[in-house]
Amino acid sequence: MISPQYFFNLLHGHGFSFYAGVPDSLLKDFCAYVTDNTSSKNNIIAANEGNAIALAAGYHLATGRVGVVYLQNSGLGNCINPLTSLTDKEIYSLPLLLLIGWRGEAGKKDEPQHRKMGRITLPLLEVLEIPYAILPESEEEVKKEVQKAAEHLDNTKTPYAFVVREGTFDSYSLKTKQETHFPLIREEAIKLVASLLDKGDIIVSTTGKTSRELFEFRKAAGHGHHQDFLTVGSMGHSSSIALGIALQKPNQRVYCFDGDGALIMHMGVLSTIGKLRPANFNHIIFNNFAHDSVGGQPTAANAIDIPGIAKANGYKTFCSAENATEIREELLTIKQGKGPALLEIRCNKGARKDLGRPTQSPMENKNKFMEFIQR
Ligand SMILES: Cc1ncc(C[n+]2csc(CCOP(=O)(O)OP(=O)(O)O)c2C)c(N)n1
Repeated sequence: MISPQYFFNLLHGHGFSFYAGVPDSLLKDFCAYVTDNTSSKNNIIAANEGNAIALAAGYHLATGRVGVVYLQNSGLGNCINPLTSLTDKEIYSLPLLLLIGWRGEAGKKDEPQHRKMGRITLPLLEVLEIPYAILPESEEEVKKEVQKAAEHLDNTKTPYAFVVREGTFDSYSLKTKQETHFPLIREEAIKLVASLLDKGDIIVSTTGKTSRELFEFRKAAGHGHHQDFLTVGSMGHSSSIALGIALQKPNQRVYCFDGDGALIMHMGVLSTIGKLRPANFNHIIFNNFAHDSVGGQPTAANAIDIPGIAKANGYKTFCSAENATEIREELLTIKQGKGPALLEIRCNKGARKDLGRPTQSPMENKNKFMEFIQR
């Protein structure tokens, strides 16, 4: 294993002092070290991975230096456009160092949404013509690889990638913690909202622990899972899925259970929702101000006004709640009024250690869900 401090100092020694990215559970220890040892201007948690590539491009244009972009391999899809049309050697030729967490590596047990991207991560880098190395686990070897990467970046002025296997970094716990003090955590809020909805209502839930907690709630309540589409991957796209359903099923209420990180990742959809104004579309944001599912790194949620953004985009109802009484009241208002509606529930990060994962496959989930909504 590599110590986060060793790798950080090694990169620093080669002049890397700017970071941008979207957090990943495999990189969380290294990113925590970066957070504790880098100013917030030089470690930017971006809305999505494509933004992070462009931020590093801007950093290079301004300074001539090379930035590091960290991401989970699932975020490679968000990067393909700027990697092919901005940083590529045939366009502007802008160097950056990618640090990619390798979920779904062949032979390792992982969730269904990671399998395909795990299998195609290295071929994808090859197609993109981005040279890479799998980050070695011995510090001596890492030193050689970083030297090689630095030479490539210096000589060719094009991107280079390190692919990071599970367990590569030693653990490191973040010192600069951001705590909130709301009455509820996400799971308590999810249980409350789900228990207040009706049998005919549809839920589309976002990736990460939100879908896992909703699944566990249904199991414990004996409800069955047919009402819920659990978006296990595709971070930031649950609201678009919910919108697609709401437009076709105007007589059924559709609820999107979203996270603040996911909302921010593809916030552009709010303008589409506001423009189309489906009266049956309801957006519930479980705002714990963090990427809780991958380590609790902060999102930009504490700098923005989520109900205000909904209002500006044309939602008809927009409100915020923090405790059970407020959640009940606001949900009643939403049910009695016309959408699109957005309810922000401010809650603390954190989850149960024994939180399970859906025991239904994505395909089973889809089939039962389609049967339910087309009934
Ligand atoms: C495109 C993409 N980038 C990154 C990830 C890794 N990832 C999974 S869940 C998650 C955090 C989600 O944060 P938020 O929506 O705020 O929900 P929370 O986990 O805090 O409830 C991240 C970054 C991913 N699945 N897909």
